[in-house]
Amino acid sequence: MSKGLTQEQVEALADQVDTAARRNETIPMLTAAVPEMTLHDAYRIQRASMLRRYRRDERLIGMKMGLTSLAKMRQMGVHEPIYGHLTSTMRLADGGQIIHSAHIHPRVEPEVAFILGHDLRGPVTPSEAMQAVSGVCVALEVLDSRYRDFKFTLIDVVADNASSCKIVLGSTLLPPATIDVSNLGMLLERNGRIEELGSSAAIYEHPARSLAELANMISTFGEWLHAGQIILAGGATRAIAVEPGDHVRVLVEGLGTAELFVRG
Ligand code: OOG
Ligand code: MG
Repeated sequence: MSKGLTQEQVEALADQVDTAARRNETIPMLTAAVPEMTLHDAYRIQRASMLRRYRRDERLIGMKMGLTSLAKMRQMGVHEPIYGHLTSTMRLADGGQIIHSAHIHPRVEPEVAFILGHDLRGPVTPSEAMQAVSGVCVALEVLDSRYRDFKFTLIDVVADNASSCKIVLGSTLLPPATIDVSNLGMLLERNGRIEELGSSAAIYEHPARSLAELANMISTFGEWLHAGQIILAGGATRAIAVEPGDHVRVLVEGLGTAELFVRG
């Protein structure tokens, strides 16, 4: 059995993805140079790249699930759910902006977010996971892959922190007991036109199932989710590329909106 990459290899690959993310430069897929890399190695690289961010005073504010919907799996050609880490510099205000030229090829997608009121340690069921949730809100995620043409394998996208870039949360935070998140209508609009239309049911069949899966996945690293963290359950539709001048908005039935302006 392969023992996986050495810590030196993991650190060198983490430097590559971290530098690419800081400079907004594309890099070739890591698996092209290191074909023996496993999924576990990719999560080690992701964690090592996060340590570089924490040393620059970014704080961990939550986590995200990705590729939890069929629409996203089909769009990206990757068919397993993945997770990534969210930090303080990724958070934008509702109605905030990004500068297009400060990113590589940004895309946006509609999401549902959970705010945790309690720690959540896997293994858990979806209904147990929901007991740790204190608030639910709409989210707009900005993705930006560090790989050329937004093309990657499962292992490469995990090493690149699941294409994480920015998040916008809607201003309405509802207690989970007051809203059933299983099948809420979701819209992604650009410049007032509907671009994508879906349902929260597309998110791993139920956003709570996605949350539970995240807790279960990180438990293999001996980790758990913490009270106060923001958890994105995954995009419900395809992600769309944005251009300078765009105004994008996500609407989730009963949860309100989250919006973003894209400047040149
Ligand atoms: C990977 C990240 C996927 C989601 O919600 O499905 C993701 C990507 O599509 O670049 O965030
Ligand atoms: Mg996402």
